[in-house]
Amino acid sequence: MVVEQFLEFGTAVNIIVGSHVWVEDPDVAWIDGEVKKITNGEAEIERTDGKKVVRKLSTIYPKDVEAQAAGVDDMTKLSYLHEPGVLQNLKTRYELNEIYTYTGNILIAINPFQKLPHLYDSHMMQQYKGAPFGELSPHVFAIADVAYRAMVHEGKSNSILVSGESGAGKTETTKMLMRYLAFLGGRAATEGRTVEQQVLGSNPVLEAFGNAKTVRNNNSSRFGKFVEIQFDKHGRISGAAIRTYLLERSRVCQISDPERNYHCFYLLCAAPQEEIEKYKLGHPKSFRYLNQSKCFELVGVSDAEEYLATRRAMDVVGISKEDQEAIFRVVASILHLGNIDFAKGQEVDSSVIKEEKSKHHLKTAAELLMCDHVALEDALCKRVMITPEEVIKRSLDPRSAEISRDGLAKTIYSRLFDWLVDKINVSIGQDPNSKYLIGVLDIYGFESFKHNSFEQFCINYTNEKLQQHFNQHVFKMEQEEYKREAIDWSYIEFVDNQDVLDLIEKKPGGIVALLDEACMFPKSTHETFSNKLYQTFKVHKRFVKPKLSRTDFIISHYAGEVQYQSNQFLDKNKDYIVPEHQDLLCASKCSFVAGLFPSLGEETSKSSKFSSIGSRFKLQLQQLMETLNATEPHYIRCVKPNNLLKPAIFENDNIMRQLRCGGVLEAIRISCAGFPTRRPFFEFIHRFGLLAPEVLEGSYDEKVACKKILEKWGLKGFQIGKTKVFLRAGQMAELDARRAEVLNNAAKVIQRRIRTHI
Ligand code: AOV
Ligand code: MG
Repeated sequence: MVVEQFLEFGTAVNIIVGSHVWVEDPDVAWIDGEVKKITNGEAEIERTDGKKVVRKLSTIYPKDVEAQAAGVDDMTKLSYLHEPGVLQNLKTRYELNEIYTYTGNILIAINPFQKLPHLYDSHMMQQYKGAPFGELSPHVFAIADVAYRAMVHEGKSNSILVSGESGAGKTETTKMLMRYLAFLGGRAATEGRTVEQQVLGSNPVLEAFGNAKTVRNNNSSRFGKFVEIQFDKHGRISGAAIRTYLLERSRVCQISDPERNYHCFYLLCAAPQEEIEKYKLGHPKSFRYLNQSKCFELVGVSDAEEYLATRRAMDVVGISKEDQEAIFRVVASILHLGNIDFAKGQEVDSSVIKEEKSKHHLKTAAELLMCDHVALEDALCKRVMITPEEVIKRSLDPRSAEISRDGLAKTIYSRLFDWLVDKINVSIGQDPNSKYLIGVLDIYGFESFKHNSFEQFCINYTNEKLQQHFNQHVFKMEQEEYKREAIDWSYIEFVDNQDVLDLIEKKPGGIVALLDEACMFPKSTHETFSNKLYQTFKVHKRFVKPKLSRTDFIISHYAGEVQYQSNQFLDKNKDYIVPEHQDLLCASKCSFVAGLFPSLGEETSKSSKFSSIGSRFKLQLQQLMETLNATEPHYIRCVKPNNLLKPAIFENDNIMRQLRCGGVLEAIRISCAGFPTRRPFFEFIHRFGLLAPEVLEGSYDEKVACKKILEKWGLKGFQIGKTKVFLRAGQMAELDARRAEVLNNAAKVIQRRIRTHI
């Protein structure tokens, strides 16, 4: 697949005996070697590990033997722009702790998995301030600086889009960006809380409630985030807005070993004794929502300290002490809710609270939520049925009561999270007179697991959207460079993923719309939903019905195929609060709790009209894209070098896959479709002048000389710009091969002369 993708780059030409090349290897992705023999389009290669292999010429790539030992800080400076070259460059740099590399304007950041404090200290910030882009080593600060300068000078909003898979370093990168922007746009320290302190303070609060340990990352964000930092006309931070996307609700009730639930639960269990007593808490292992996994602690993290730090951050963002008390009271109530067990009741299909212990937790939960414990029990175990004749209370069996309990816990938690986000926004304040803004996006990367459900579907949908934005932008940037150099670029094309987006979001008839339709039709099941998909997209290029399943479906995403299990799609798409739960909490004596469940009025609260999470998400994405489209974007691609989360391990295959999924290779491909290699005239002459020494006799015009050199060797399709030579993919290698021949012949001539002299 790798090879196919890059065949069109046409780099496999010009390989001769003696060429140094890259060959594909199943273990390390690419390995280098030397061509020993070429017959019938096949090359015999001796790899540097001593192994001899025979490969089709079209599958091997020339290696730049003149590559600098320390690598290059920008991929576009590579003489040969292809997969192995890109990988080798990143590896070389990573070994030197150079974790950042540019690909043109895109920053690639490889997670160091170790603290590099000097890299982010205030001295460093000072250095990057106002430094021309590209002058200093690649850095997140440089990207933030460019965005800030562009905003101030051009009066245009900018955005920085950070992407990458789980654990790649998006959130850490985002925090660095925000710190640097606060440094640039902050006011001199004054008394009280400044906007930038509040903006920075929002991070620990949101992380405590929205992050959790997963197998991929000990501090994984379980929500997407777009932070809009507003600036006044002097370029000073004047306000901010935080938008969040799709918090993972299921984690509140269900975790698998060795993951953890949201941090805040453990922090609270490690709170000072007084609070433990007040909330009747204990060790996390005594709560069902936490003890489904054996992991309670994080290496190197003290939950007790984090609890206090979270409290301090809550102070900074302006959450009052009373509200803080209510927040943690609600968190504690969720733990107690989870410990309520049900047993079969006396009537058929009914349930009761199991035993004394459960009753204690029920009472505690009710106390903490400040609602009546009998009403809570009823809300968990019974449903009100309204028939034309009468209103009856129907009992739920124990299994249904458990589902009811977990549903309540999830709803409370997600409302709490939304409240926090709203509160932080109100507290920081929006600047109505803001001139422009810098948006920072920290959003979940493309996901493809063994089991993929509705969450993965939404996440991958997001990534398709962002990928399209990225492609269009990269393409535009390329065109601008060509325009600047006044060269012809009319024939460059790039692959658009609009067809995948249509498949998902087209109205009517896209997957989201069909899912809503299924959710509204009472008799639908995931089988009928899947069948509808199979019928509708029978011939769609991006949609596949897997042979061995009757309900799964496959979407052929830009980053690869993903097989989705449809069985929970309908449930997960419904944002539905049980009216009994709503009534219970709306009537809480605690104004904070009641405020999380504002009364919806008789009509809507009793009707079972569902609200679609998929459609709402689609709308949110649309708004996000509109915001982004009104800004000048900058991209940071975070890469996770290994799955062990350890420093200094660089897994070739793993990294290659991420570069591909993150669109970095696509960006390179777009660039290869045009003129991937650019060299200033003088540099070009310096390297290839010996191919046409006659051109350089006497005084000469650099531009003309470059053209003559290229024409002499019969190259076609290249272009001469105003200051640079633009070469098609593979042409650099061809020139290098000629250069090697010329040098070789010259050496032979010298040897012959020496011999004849002797
Ligand atoms: P993510 O945001 O991309 O994952 P994080 O930003 O949480 O990933 O990074 C994961 C971990 O990698 C952090 O907790 C740090 O230990 C380490 N790390 C990342 N970047 C750096 C850096 N620049 N310097 C030092 N250590 C770093 V997820 O939120 O899971 O998709 O949903
Ligand atoms: Mg994160």
